[in-house]
Amino acid sequence: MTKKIILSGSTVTGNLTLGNYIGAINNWTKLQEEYECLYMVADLHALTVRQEPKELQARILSFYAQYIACGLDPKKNTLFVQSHVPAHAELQWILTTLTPIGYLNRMTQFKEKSEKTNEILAGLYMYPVLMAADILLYQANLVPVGEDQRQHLELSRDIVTFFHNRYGDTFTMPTAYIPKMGAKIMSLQDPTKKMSKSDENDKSFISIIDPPKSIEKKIKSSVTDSETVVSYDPEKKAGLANLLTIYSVLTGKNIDSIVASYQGKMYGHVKVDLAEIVVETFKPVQEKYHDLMKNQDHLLKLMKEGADKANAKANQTLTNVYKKIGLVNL
Ligand code: AQP
Repeated sequence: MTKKIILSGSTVTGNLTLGNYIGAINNWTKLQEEYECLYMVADLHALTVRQEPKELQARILSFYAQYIACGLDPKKNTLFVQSHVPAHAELQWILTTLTPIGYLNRMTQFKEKSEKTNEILAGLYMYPVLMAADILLYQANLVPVGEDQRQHLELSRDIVTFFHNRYGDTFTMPTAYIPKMGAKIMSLQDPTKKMSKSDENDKSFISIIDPPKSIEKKIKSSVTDSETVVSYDPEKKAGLANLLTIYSVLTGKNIDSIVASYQGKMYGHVKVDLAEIVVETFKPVQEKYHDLMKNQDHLLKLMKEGADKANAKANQTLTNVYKKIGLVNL
């Protein structure tokens, strides 16, 4: 039986965070056993905000190493960098010619992000069409998405319908994959906001390659309320609830049993233990990461192999698209 195809990726806007790890990468490592998975380092998407070229280049390599260090196997999956597959940008152009601007105007993420800047770039506006191209090129059946990306996936589905109505069946209709385990991890400094790698306050997130001392510091200085009794209450004790959620996901223990084990103890005890858990979780990841970064030639070789696999598949779809819309393939 042919395996279903999964495509996902993360934008190279910082280092991967504990939020990305729990909400995405940790689940991706499980999916690789069951599905044909393509995981992309989304560098073209990162260009929707200003990037310093040298930093971006270093981050792309580092991200690729972080994927592998977290357990994504380059032999089992197609691990690739988005810009190494020109078909993403090419298909995006075709898809923009089918996407009514009214649909793009409705995208809430564009509205939110453009409110925070004086310089609203066309690339940010077109971002959801590039995301549609990412998915459709590989005929992905399933796309693991967080709540924030759901609307973009709906747009991808609309674009498939527009294309099919005009040119006939060409793409697989993608559906959202909702992981069984996963959680939205909140900022350590403002637990009403999600933890984000591009947050200006670097105390608000833990990066998976943060040194142990820094992880400890960030957890110890995380914002909680002024009460003392340890209980799980996401409304009234959002900061503590976030710490307990991280604790639960990383240890596999349920929240009630964790809460019970801290009766008569202070929040500080939870923080000390959680810091140790996070440090221990990332210890093997960091060891592998530093090993990979020592041999960049090997890393580039893996990237090239991933790009070759991705290009083969993407070009097949693009050639078919060009034929369907009446372009001349040579
Ligand atoms: N805090 C989070 N909790 C759970 N899951 C999260 N994800 C991101 N943050 C959390 C999931 O990680 C995957 C990759 O996301 P992305 O890097 O492409 O973009 P994002 O969701 O916008 O992540 P960030 O860290 O917030 O990036 P910036 O700061 O650049 O906007 C997705 O599956 C996402 O749900």
